[in-house]
Amino acid sequence: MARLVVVSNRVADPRKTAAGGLAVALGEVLNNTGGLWFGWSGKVVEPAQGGRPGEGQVHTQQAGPVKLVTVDLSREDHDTFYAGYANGVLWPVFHYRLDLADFDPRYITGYRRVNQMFARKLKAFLRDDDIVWVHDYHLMPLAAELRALGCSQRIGFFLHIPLPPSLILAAIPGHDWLIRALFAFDLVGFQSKADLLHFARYAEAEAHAHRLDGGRWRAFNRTVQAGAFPIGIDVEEFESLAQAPEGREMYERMTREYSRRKLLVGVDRLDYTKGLPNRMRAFRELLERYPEHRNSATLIQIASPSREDVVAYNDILKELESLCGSINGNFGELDWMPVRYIHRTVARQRLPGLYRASRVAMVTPLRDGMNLVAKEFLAAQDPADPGVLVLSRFAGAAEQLRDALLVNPYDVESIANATHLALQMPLEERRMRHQQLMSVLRSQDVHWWCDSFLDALVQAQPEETGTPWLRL
Ligand code: ADQ
Repeated sequence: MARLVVVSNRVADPRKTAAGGLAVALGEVLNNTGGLWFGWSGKVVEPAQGGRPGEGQVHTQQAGPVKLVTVDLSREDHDTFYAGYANGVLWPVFHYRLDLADFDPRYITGYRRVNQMFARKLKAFLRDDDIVWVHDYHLMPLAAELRALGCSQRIGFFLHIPLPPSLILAAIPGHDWLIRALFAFDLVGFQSKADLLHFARYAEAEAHAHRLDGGRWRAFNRTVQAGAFPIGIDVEEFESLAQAPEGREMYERMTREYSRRKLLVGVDRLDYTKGLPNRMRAFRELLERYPEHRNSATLIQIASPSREDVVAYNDILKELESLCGSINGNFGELDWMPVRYIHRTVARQRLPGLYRASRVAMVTPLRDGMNLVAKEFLAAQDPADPGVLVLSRFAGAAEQLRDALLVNPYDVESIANATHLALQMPLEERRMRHQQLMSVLRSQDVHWWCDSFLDALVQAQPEETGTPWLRL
């Protein structure tokens, strides 16, 4: 097989298991082909240290057979490309939050400048027969910039977050430029069929693309193939983490500590898309409506710090703290705290033990590309006595996990009712649902995801040679 080149905003050393399932899975494919992983180093260079927009020092490092190549960002590029356009425009709008978007025109200039710089720096490392796999919303114009420099390699793109419907997408100044850039890829992958449908509708109605057979669209002098490739987890790795010493120790501690209670769990990055305030309101509603859960149901909510330099993230932090405080104040007893809210990252090795000790997981994002926490919770359960997943119908995972208790995350009462059902669910029904859900997780795990995307990329019909890419 040709060499694989992975490009993503952040790069992880695939030898470190702390990197998590996705990094490990990509690392595995890279290891097999002796590949290259390219992205931002995480370092921001201030003007006083010589940081100039569109310029960044390149670092290379060998991690076993994988070459890691990273680039520094100047302060200006970080603030416009990363904090500004990627996380201040694309992240909110793609999660349907137009109200939180800041369309400052400097941001798109920075976004474009950094993608051009990445293309220039990456080109120096590329071989003619490389297969290039670009990840996520930070790098949507990367293939277009590479094509403009004369690169004709196979290039695929996977969007980890949702793609919104045309009318929302069209609110972004320059949306046509952004979607046009996707036509420079040979294959574009989405998390769900809903996202793919949004792409198809936009391409046909706004970009006047022609639909060809085999999931292909033609516009801007290019043909792109598009498909849904729902990302999975490494089920075996997660099952074995649950059995490893740290996982077991956590499980035993939690079951001992909460032997007289029923544990509910939520694990998220602290992000406004994850529906945390409504989850808390639903938990409060549960205690109000169903008093039998008082002095028993305990929600452990882990919300790891995330993008703290973005204002909207501070607002959500304050709202969450105040909701948790009022629930504990109103319902708590001397020997029972209804909510334990932890604003920290919990080590990956300990999460499976926490999941296994929990009767219910509350995964209620307002919108989510996939949501891997839902899948990890299921994989960590004891099949003989499994917990129940309460899942937002607006998480990409809901398309696959039909046997979870699906809820509308905006409807606090319906989440409370579903959580009550979950806490009461008889063993037989829990087992049956868990078995069905696990068969989906096993058949579409992270290895299936990698293989099916890369097979489709290799097989995507190549663009006729000599077709020029019309510069953006
Ligand atoms: P995220 O928005 O980060 O990812 P998610 O899929 O839920 O969301 O989590 C990714 C990983 O982070 C999981 O392995 C999870 O265990 C871990 N994680 C999350 N919160 C944590 C916490 N508090 N402590 C420790 N670990 C935590 C984006 C998209 C998702 C999509 C993924 C993968 O937003 O929709 O599922 O990429 O494509």
